[in-house]
Amino acid sequence: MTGSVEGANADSSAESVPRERRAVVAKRVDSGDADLTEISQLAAAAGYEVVGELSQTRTEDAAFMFGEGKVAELRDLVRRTDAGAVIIDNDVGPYQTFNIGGELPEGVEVIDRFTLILEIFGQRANTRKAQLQVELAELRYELPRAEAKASLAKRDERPGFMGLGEYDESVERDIKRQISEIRDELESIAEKEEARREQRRDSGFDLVALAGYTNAGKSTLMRRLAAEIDVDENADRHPDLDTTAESQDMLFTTLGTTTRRAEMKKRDVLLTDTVGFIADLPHWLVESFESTLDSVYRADLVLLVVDASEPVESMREKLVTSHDTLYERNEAPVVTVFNKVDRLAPGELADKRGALSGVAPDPVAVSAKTGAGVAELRDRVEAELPDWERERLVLPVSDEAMSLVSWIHDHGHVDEESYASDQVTVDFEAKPSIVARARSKAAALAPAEST
Ligand SMILES: Nc1nc2c(ncn2[C@@H]2O[C@H](COP(=O)(O)OP(=O)(O)OP(=O)(O)O)[C@@H](O)[C@H]2O)c(=O)[nH]1
Ligand SMILES: [Mg+2]
Repeated sequence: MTGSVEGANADSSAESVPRERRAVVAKRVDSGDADLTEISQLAAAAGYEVVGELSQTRTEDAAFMFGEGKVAELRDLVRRTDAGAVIIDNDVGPYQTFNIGGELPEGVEVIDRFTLILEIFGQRANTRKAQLQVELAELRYELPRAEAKASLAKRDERPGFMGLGEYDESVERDIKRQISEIRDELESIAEKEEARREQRRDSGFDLVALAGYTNAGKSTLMRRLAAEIDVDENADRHPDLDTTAESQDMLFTTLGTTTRRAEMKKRDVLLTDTVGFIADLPHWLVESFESTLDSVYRADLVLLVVDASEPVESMREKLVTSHDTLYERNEAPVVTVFNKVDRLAPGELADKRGALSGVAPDPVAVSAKTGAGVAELRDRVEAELPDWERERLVLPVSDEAMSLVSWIHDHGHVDEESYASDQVTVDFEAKPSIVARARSKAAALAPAEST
């Protein structure tokens, strides 16, 4: 299909939405049918009303991205729908943007996929870190454009080349300087976060991260798994704790990271919810958000959440995108979670498991909404976390020993605690590092023995 479709609500809401928020979405594909679903969802997430759609199947036109006839069609559609923006789901070059803009009515903005995503992130960025990441991505988007303009202006000695305004090398230098300043600041934030993760591990917590495509249901699942009780007062508190992870049927609801304590049988788990993945992002955009993804890359276990109510092919694409994002840097084991199973017809789950066994081996099926399968997921998390060690310590009965026993209760799982005249025996399981610390604490106590 290469024709254009006009939005159904072109007239109905003309008064309520200002022109600059009314958008036509467009996409070109080399072959097959263009799917405008995701770009429309992104447009909605950025606050646009999609008033028209247009797509074309053909090879890329160097000057206009689309064929010239299609650009004329685009102009007509923009006029008819009184749109103030054209959002193009392709990697549109600076000159193509300029050329398309030249064909459109005065003042109509041409926005590509990355600029749109940056716009969403900019609106959602409410922490220093998120703001810095957005700024970094914007600067990295601008840099090659500034370089191109500077070198063209120099070569042609035409500073106002193609009406792009005056550019000299100082603009480029300035962007590079800002990039390096922001990088430094982000790096120091990342170091503090790493130190906090280590502190949490030392306190006996296992760190589990929720990852997955945007809108898969990560935040909903996070709330489902989270304990009613807050993270204990002794654990270091930080603003990322306890804040509610929002869910909305919208792409990129979550931008910053949220950490909450999960309700498990044995292990003390801290769950972190973070930004969703999305397809077709250029590396500089992914890199700008790298430190947000550190909580995923440096976790002890990753739960990769997939919306199982989508068609198999879409699930496959999203799994592949998620794997690409994860496997470059990820160090932790990954458990795939098929979410939203409440929306599946009987038999559908088994079919999808079979069809996707290559990309999603042995997934856990849950509904974050109804809670179905969540108990199994908890068991699976405990089974997949790195093994605990068993230890048995025999301690003298003293105040110091009693405080060690309570420390062991806090940091591990005590299977048995028994008292005999002047001795207490604790049988417990904990992370290897915790067992090692318990041993050395025990050795520091008066006449103690370990078996
Ligand atoms: N039917 C159904 N809907 C669900 C389920 N889990 C989540 N949803 C819905 O899916 C939408 C997205 O859920 P979120 O939890 O915000 O998804 P997310 O992965 O955190 O999304 P972003 O933060 O935007 O990347 C919301 O409308 C949820 O109510 C589920 O198990 N079943
Ligand atoms: Mg979320």
